[in-house]
Amino acid sequence: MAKSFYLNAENLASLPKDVSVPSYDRDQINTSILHIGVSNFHRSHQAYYIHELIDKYKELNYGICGVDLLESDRKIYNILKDQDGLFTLYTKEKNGSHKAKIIGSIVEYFYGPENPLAVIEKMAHPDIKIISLTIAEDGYHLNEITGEFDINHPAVKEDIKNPFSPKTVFGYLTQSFKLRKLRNLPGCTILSCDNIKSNGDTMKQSLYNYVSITEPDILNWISKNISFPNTMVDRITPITNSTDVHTLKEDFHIDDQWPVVCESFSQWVIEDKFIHDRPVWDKVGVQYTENIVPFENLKLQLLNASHTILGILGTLHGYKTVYETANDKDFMYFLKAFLDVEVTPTLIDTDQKSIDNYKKNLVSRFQNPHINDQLFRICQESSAKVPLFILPTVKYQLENGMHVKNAAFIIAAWAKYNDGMDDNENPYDIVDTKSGTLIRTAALSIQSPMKFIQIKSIFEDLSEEETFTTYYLEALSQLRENKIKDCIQNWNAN
Ligand code: CS2
Repeated sequence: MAKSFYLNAENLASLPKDVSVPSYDRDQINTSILHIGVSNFHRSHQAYYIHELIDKYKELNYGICGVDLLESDRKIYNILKDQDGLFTLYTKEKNGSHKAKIIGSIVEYFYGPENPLAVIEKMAHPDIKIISLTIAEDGYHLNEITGEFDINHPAVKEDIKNPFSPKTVFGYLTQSFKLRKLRNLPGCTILSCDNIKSNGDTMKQSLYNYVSITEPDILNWISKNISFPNTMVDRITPITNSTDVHTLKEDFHIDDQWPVVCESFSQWVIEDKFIHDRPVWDKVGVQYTENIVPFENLKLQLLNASHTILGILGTLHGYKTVYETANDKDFMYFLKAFLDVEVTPTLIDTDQKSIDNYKKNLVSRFQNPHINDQLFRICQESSAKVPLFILPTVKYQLENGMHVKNAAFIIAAWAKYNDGMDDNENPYDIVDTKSGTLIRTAALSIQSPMKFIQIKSIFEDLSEEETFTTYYLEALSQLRENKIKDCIQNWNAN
């Protein structure tokens, strides 16, 4: 193998010509964004947009301070520290063209478990105008259906007991807002970048619930000084695997311990509700809007729902990637029927042409053979995803059209999925905060099929909807007796 260069600031100039490197002096950058949760997705999406802005327009006031709060984030924290905050964005197009771009927008980095007070101080710093978040769907502790914040979550309970060494984002933000108020400093914008409907409003509600229990005296200050725009974020970003690390070394001579692989497509839509001046991110393709609803509905109910479906059905069959599942005509026939008959009528704010284009583009993105997006990744935390991506369609249909046939099949397949064994008798892990309940209830549903949809914290009163349960029971009984592939073919035919 030809010589490769360890990725850090010093080696940037030595990288081969076909690697795009920052054209700006990173030492000149001022940090005004603090981002919590330096995930692969943050790196392929927000960090990328900011990099483009600094790179192309020399807008030096948008540097990012990355912050990780979880014990499980130690690895990425150490790697990025080692690499001076630099990482490779490894973009893979459908036609086989691969590009490597070194992203330089993360110029500072803090790790909560190591020094929580330093993180709180940084969050309270007046230069920080935006605190953005990718804390995943289950990080909000808000039940989408009941609208209740889970104040009994163990991490939340700990934060209430130990406010100066918090674990959750709510504990950290509360302390930093207290400092801003005490020091008479201006507020900031909280920018949620997670895949949940009305992510800004959800964040606001969770935070208000937390603050009203822990520090009610700052609620009024927060209401005047903090804003919570809703956003829609999109870029398919699989888990990086060792092959990616290896091919990056071979093809581009970059020795990056944790590059980020992604598709070339990317979209970011933000509600125009900033506390300070609106960032000039529109120069690099960010769309500002007064009404986020149509954008988020398209994204969550079409793309994320499709992912969840392919994840559950594909895993049961023994597939490992979205690509494999999206190239199976039986699975795609099923998915298409769900999207056309059940989801599309719910998208009342969008014209038919845009919906059709979105669906077409979606299938093409799923069928990119170079993005080995793992079904394992998609299926993680399904108990948070199903209520966000699938159940809103069911709810709408039960109130309006009654087309719930394929949705009921999906939920029945999810019950079967929680047995933890595919059709080739290969076991797989169920990675989910609610895995205990899911696995137990799935097992009980072998004898009593209704048990699974009686999990109220996920399905609320769905088990009382006869139109739905009739299909669900039929699907589950077929799935218990037959392989998923046969069941889908049969379901598609009837
Ligand atoms: C996926 C998303 O985790 C999931 O369920 O659907 O991570 C998806 O890949 C992104 O939202 C794409 O923008």
